[in-house]
Amino acid sequence: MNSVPTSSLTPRSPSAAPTIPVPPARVALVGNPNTGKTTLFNALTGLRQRVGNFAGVTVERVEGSYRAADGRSVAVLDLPGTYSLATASPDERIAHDVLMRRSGDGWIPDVVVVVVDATHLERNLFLVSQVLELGLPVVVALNQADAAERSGTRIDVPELSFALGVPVVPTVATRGEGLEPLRRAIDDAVRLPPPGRRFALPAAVAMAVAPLELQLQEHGLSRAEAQLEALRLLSIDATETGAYDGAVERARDALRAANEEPGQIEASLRYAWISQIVTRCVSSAERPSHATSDRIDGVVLHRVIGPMIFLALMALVFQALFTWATPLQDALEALVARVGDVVTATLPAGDLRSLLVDGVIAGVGSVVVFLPQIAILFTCIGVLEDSGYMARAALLMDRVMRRVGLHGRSFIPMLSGYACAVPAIMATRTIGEPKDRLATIMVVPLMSCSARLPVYTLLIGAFIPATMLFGSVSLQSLTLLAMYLLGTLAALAAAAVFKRTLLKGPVRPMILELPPYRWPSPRALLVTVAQRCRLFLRRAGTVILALSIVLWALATWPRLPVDPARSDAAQRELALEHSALGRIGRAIEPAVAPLGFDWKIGVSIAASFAAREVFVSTMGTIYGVGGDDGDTAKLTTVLRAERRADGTPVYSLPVALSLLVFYVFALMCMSTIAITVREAGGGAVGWRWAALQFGYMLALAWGAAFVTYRVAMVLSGGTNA
Ligand SMILES: Nc1nc2c(ncn2[C@@H]2O[C@H](COP(=O)(O)OP(=O)(O)OP(=O)(O)O)[C@@H](O)[C@H]2O)c(=O)[nH]1
Ligand SMILES: [Mg+2]
Repeated sequence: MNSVPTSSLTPRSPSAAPTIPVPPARVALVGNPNTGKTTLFNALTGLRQRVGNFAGVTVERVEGSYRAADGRSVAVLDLPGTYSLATASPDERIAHDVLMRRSGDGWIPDVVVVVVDATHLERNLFLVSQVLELGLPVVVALNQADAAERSGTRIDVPELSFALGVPVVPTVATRGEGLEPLRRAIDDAVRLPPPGRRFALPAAVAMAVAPLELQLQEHGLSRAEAQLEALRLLSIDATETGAYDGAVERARDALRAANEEPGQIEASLRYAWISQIVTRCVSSAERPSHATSDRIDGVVLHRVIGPMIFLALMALVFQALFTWATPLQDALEALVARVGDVVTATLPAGDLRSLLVDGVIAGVGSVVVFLPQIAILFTCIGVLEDSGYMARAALLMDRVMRRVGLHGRSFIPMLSGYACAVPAIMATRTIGEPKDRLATIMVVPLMSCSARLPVYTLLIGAFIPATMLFGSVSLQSLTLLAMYLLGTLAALAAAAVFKRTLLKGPVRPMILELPPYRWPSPRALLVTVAQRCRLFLRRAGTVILALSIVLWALATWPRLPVDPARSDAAQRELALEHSALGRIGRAIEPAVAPLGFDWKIGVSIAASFAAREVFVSTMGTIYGVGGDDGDTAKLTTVLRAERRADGTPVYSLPVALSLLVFYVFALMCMSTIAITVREAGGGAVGWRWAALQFGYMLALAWGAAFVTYRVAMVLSGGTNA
């Protein structure tokens, strides 16, 4: 490893002859986190990538394209945010690799657009000063020009452009302003002389690093690249300087002899240059908006009031999930029942009718009715994210997280886990420390994702009384909140265990930037929610539809000959038990009986290892096949009426609670397993982590459900153990 020069710059061919500039075909968007790169990318390309008001929304490279004025297609790459070219968490590395021409697929930008947040020009110029030295054509997009203006900051654009030596274009990405000038500047940039370092090194520093720069050039780097790389090597970890070890050490010694601190040299040179520019180009009046934001933070981040606000907001969300969603859900249920009735009335009795009514409509329909909950959940998450509250919640949790052994940065992926574990696990790429990242990946699926919502709502709706406490809080929404809290606490506890055993490591201080408070944009919100709803319906129309048909078939064959001596109901029940599904169920039953579950629940759980919602659709199919023909009753009603042979209800409160707890903990999602394999290192290593994750969560689910069932039985004085 160490025999290869660990340079971050790939040597260019030494004989690159000067050529007539061709119009740019590839443009990369880079910049600090949360500056609006993705918003700009969406505006340029018409795509709909996820944006959000906190750092680290984009963790992958995404390519799109736009048509230039002459009709040529220009490829645009949206990249994760990065503060500098030296630090590297996995998401930042993706941006660095493209800028340093090291990306695996050889994607080299013709023009680099640095997206700069005009309200934080000083901090953003650090990355700009580094990118200027890469030797690639650069355009600076001075984004959030509207916010800068509102806060009273005036930026002299021509002066800034002159100081940087590259075109500067003010933009307001959210409103699509400045796109045309930006496209023109991109086209023109290839014809301008290449940018470079804009400040001179002090003589002592220049002398100290000159030998290192020479050695880098001998390894094939251009002069500009060698200069950039030399400064970078001075400040990074001694273990990473690789083949230049000796030269780096000599340069550091020479600097120390000249009374300079080698680790600080790059930052102090760049910031000195930046502060000159800021003095020249920026004039700021009073900033009233900062004062407001600080006042809000004073309350929201308060030691005592802060967590109370957090809990109250969460409680509000769960109340919304029940009270607002119920009328819509009832309407959808009525619609599904109506469709079932129409099909029943039109088709003659037989396998086709049973397949459509008991398989497809009962299965898919029972899941689709939860669409309102999904829409409300994602609206709430969207508002929390876009207003800037999400990052505050993470900061609020920092103290708790630290005790666990992680830091607040891990809390953002965990919060995203409330939506779906897959993007949440991807979001751990913002965590630089590999052990912290792995620990976070391992616990993210404990956060209750939106796929659990149908299961929770079905069971809570059916078995928790809709009593109102204190006149306004429903017991049902409190139960739902309790499920989410249980998952969150378990995730924290599991993280603590991982950080003390397999993934032992120090807690590093967190740098988490607080985004400004903003009114969430209704349009952006609508786009996200619509996208999520479409995804939910697509799952219902594909995975769940397919599984419903398979389960219907398993529940129908082999057939039991009709015995006229039996009642209709008894015949149906026996036929179900005689079917392949019934036999599978009987085989599973011993494993789930200690949790209070019968074979039907057991089969539904087994089927839902593909995806959690399948639990609901399987219940729909089982009770559809086993239920009365030609009558599509609400699943909740059917569940409540279900009796054991001895006449006791199958779904007692202890059973319902035990089942809820099981779903809080169990990892039942193929996509999560696949993403864990990939993000935990891929190959055998990835599989090992994924297996461990699946195993510990299953053990936890079984154990917790067992305890819940026993305790609830004792408390409720029940007997049917
Ligand atoms: N006022 C204002 N807000 C903007 C503008 N551009 C983007 N935003 C907001 O800034 C926030 C961040 O936008 P993103 O596009 O996700 O930023 P990003 O640079 O891609 O962020 P990361 O992917 O996390 O690096 C969102 O809340 C946007 O609505 C702008 O021109 N003006
Ligand atoms: Mg982004």
